[in-house]
Amino acid sequence: MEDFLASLRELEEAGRTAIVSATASEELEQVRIEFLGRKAPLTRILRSVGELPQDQRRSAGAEANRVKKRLLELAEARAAELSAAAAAQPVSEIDLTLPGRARWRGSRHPCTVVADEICAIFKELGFSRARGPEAETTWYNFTALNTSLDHPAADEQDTFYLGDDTLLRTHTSPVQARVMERSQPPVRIVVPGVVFRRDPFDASHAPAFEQIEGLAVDEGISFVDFKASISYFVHRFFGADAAIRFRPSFFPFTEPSAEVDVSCAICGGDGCSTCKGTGWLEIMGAGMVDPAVFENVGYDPERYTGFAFGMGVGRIAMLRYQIPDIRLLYDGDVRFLQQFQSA
Ligand code: 2NL
Repeated sequence: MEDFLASLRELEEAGRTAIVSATASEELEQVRIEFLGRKAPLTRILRSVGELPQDQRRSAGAEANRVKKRLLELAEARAAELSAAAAAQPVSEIDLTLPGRARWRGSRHPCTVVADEICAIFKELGFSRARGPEAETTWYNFTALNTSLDHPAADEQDTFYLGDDTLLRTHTSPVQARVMERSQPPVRIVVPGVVFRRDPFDASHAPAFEQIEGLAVDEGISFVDFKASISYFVHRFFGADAAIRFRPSFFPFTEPSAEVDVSCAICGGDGCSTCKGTGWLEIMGAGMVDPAVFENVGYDPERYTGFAFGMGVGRIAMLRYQIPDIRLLYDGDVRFLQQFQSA
């Protein structure tokens, strides 16, 4: 009996040490088999209780079961510790619990949004879209539009020449000249497109920018049609509350000519930094087509009259979205452009 109890206690201590020092679940499982499995010494001892003298069996059995129960509890507790530690460790370098990356979504550029909207408003008045080449001849870009080649706008300082007689267009007007040359009135077109000028790239100028010009030609088109059409556009685009002002101006291709202003929506016309204290924002140049232009494209200036206008799409986008610097429109910075995803 003394021997029996001594070997039990030895097994208890050896088992306890092995269990608490196991550092992984697999190792603990081996320890469990070694001390508590079918072939473990403790199992053999439990089976041999029956061979002891009758009066010792009861206390020997109780002691052996106590040791078995204690080792089982220790193993269970250690198993829980080890799996908790394993769960706290990342399984691999890839963290599968991270949220996914949102799919990259593109959207129209604010200039495209504004250009499409302007064209759509003029479509309501019967204007269709026209396009033409970005590389032009001096005839279509200047001469046909009643602008002599010694005009400041034609100067090398202001224009990108590709050769003696070819250049990057400085406005989209040459497209209107080409349309008039190949078709007869009535003409009602809007012409969106990129134009090029030797301007410094600063807060209010870009050397390449998008423009929209428009032209209406027919018999009997008057200054009233001109003002009414431009007013219709301004009220559709800027809202019914917008006030509108025509200021006398000069362009070689229109006579009379006007600069069109809209009341400043930011201060309501009281004057602020956006409108430089005037209460007005300039949005386009326009006028009645000069008869000399009709002459140059083969229209009878005695029979036909018309009006034309031109505006910078970027400038209009800046007014609509309160963009302080035109370069933001051309930087391609996604942090800026993303703000127009819903536009
Ligand atoms: C501006 C001013 C303007 C036109 C463009 C035009 C075209 C033909 C005949 C007559 Cl074919 N006029 N275009 C007329 C007046 C002004 O643009 O400030 N653009 C940004």
